[in-house]
Amino acid sequence: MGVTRGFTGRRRKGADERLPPGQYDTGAGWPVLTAELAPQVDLSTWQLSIGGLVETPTTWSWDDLRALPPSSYNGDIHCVTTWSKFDTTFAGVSLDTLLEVARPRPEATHVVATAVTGYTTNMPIDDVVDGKAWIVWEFGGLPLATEHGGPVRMLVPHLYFWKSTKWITRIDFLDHDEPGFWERNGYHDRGDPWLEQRYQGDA
Ligand SMILES: Nc1nc2c(c(=O)[nH]1)N[C@H]1C(S)=C(S)[C@@H](COP(=O)(O)O)O[C@H]1N2
Ligand SMILES: [Mo]
Repeated sequence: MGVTRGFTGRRRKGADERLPPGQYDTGAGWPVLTAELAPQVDLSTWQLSIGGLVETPTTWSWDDLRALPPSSYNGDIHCVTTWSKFDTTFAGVSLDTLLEVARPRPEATHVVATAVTGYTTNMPIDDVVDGKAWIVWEFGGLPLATEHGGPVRMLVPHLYFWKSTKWITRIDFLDHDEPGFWERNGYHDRGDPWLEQRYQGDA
């Protein structure tokens, strides 16, 4: 998390230390990476559901989500195609807030996040709890643009950005791992940028 520590006298990390191996700083730009056609999502009918191995399968409307305590992410994002973007600000709700309601069952080990388009990505539960994942609808204080997954996307910034599903609509809890779209097409199962887990077979 991008906590400002200037007043403690600690030096701000230099660009080199903030870049995971093999990444470059994309600067002010923000590349768009979309495998499918960007959908038009109507917020009056859009819903987010959490299901599968949870105690209370739950569906939230857009109004439901905005009534929850807000949470934001301030920090860097890293795409497997080697760009990183520093100091992003996303706002929405922490996934933890939703999981307090849905309550994953003890046998659940993995999640699959699904977009309205059918795009999917998988993650171990540990990667989406304890302040590591968000459902977001603002970037830099403005509504999230359609091409970047607006109105609502998932954000899991400590993993490569393909784990951050644009146009999110469901998250399912499973008792096994189930590769998503890019994972079936050769990308690494977990995708930790600091371990450079780009492709199947990487560490
Ligand atoms: N629904 C959906 N989500 C997606 C993708 C996609 O193709 N479809 N691409 C992923 C990849 S590979 C990346 S790097 C990021 C890109 O997000 P951006 O276009 O906002 O930069 O979204 C991820 N989420
Ligand atoms: Mo990506």
